[in-house]
This record gives sequence, C-alpha cells and structure tokens, in this order.
Amino acid sequence: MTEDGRYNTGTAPRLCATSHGNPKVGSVGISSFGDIRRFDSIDSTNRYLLDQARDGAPHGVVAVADHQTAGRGRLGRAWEAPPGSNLLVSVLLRVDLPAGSRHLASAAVALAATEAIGAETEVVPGIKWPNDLLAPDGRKLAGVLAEADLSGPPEHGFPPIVVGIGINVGWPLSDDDLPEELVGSATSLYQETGGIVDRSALLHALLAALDARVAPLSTSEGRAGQASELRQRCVTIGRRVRVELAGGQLEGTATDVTDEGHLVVATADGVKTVVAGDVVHLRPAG
Ligand code: BT5
Repeated sequence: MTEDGRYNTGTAPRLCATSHGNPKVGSVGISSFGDIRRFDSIDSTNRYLLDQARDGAPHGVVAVADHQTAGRGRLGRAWEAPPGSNLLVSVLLRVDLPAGSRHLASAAVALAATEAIGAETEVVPGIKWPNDLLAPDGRKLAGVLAEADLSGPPEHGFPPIVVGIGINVGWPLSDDDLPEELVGSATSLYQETGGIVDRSALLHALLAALDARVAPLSTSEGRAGQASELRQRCVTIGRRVRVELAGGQLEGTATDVTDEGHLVVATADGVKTVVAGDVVHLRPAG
C-alpha cells in the first residue's frame, strides 16, 4: 500500500469495461458462458448475479468487474482488490446438483481456475479446503465464494448457485502493497512469476475449463470425477487442521474429501465429516 493508504497497482493490465451499472455485454464463444457482463465498477459481482437470478436470469450468465466497491468473502468478510489489477468474476450456475453436493459447484470453479492458471503461467496452485487457491509457498492466490438462492420459482429452472472467484493477478506487486493483516498470507500471479498475466486470457481459460465441468455435475459419475480431482489438488489432506464450525471447532488430521466434496477429519473423538467451515492449516506437531 502507498503511504496515503491507497493501493499501488503499478502497471497491472486492465480489462475492457464500461461505467458503473451499465454492463457491456460480450461473448467469448464458450457455449455455457456466452453472456458476459463487464463492469468498470460494481459493489459485488456475486450480489449482481444473485439479483439477476431472482429476476430469472438463466444458467451461464457471467459478471466480471474491474473493481468491486464491496467485494465479499465468506461469512461477511471483505475481498480486497484495487481497481484494474485482479480478476473478479462470478458465474450463475443452474445445475441439477443434489443439495448435499453443492460444494462441488465451488470446487468446479476452483478446479477450473487451477487449470486456467496452469495454462497461462507455470504456477501450480493447490486447493485449501473449502475454497482457497494457494501458491506453492502456501500464500493465498485466489478465493471462491458460492452463494445459493433456493427461494426462486421453479419456472426459472434449477435453483441458482452464484460462484465468484477473485484471482490475484497483478496485485499485490510486492508485500509493500498489502494491508498489514495480509502480509505473509496473500500473493499474486505477478509475485509468483514476476510477469504480467493477461486477465482477459485468464478469464477465457477459466470459462473454457469451467464449461467442460458443468455437465458432469449433473451425474453421480461426473460428481465423483470432480471430487477425485479435488482430492488430488487438495493440499489440506494430510495436514493437521483446526476447523472453525458454526457451533464450535474441531482439531485433527484431514484425511480425505468425500464424493460430495466434504472434508474428512480424524480427531481424537473419531472421524468427522465437515460440510462447511473455516480451516486453519496447523504446523505439524513436534
Ligand atoms: C474468499 O473468502 O476467499 C472468497 C473471495 C471471493 C471473491 C470473489 S471476487 C468476485 C466475487 N464477487 C464478490 O463479491 N466476491 C467474489 P474468505 O475465505 O472469507 O476470505 C476472505 C479473507 O481473505 C479476508 O478476510 C482476508 O483475510 C483475506 N483476503 C481478502 N482479500 C484478499 C486477497 N485479494 N488475496 C488474499 N487474501 C485476501
């Protein structure tokens, strides 16, 4: 960060975008995700697509922003990204996904993002359960936020799940850019590679990879396949973890991810399956 509290964005690349509230509608020729709405500035691309979904927007609408004024993380937390530096994108999914397997929708986006990053850079991110992409050094490169709205009328199709991802592309340029609380825990593709990654190319690669992952979510074999990929990518498995749950916490060793995408933790009180929670990777004992 600069001394006056603003972000240093250096020469980060810019997405093509339009003014607040008036999305520029575009297409990248990917079958599921042809309707791409681009914003110069918006409060949150997830908020926008949830509202669109309530009005009946179909599967496949994409919102991408150059800047979010109220970018959100999970549990009311904020997602930081200065204007014009990172990839901030949400997709509206309406898929035939059993309620117990909804985590696989965000896993599909996380897996697609690891593929896209692998296609555009040499970085091989790991997935920290439930939703973070970590650089090999363990710092957070990207975060995924899935929000479902189950209240809509059936004529709009399967209930909407909006999955947003923020990928740190050009920011932070260095640790000096970061607010103190993110130093040591956040990184960017720029920091990892020393190069500028084109955000439009990354978006295209992400949507192409996700396109191939959507149909399989509707079959049990397809879901098992994605869960298996998640298992391979999941750097939480094998780690000692503390899991913060809505009603308490547990500690143990993460041993597996189920076919529904849930985390299995071996604790002193037996094996627990975690559907939703915040995970802290602990240092190995001793
Ligand atoms: C997430 O939440 O990681 C989900 C982030 C999702 C952001 C996307 S951007 C497009 C779409 N529209 C939205 O409004 N949101 C989505 P969580 O696991 O709760 O992590 C949030 C925490 O990560 C914060 O409390 C910070 O500690 C940290 N953090 C914030 N910004 C960060 C960044 N750019 N890089 C790394 N860590 C960050």
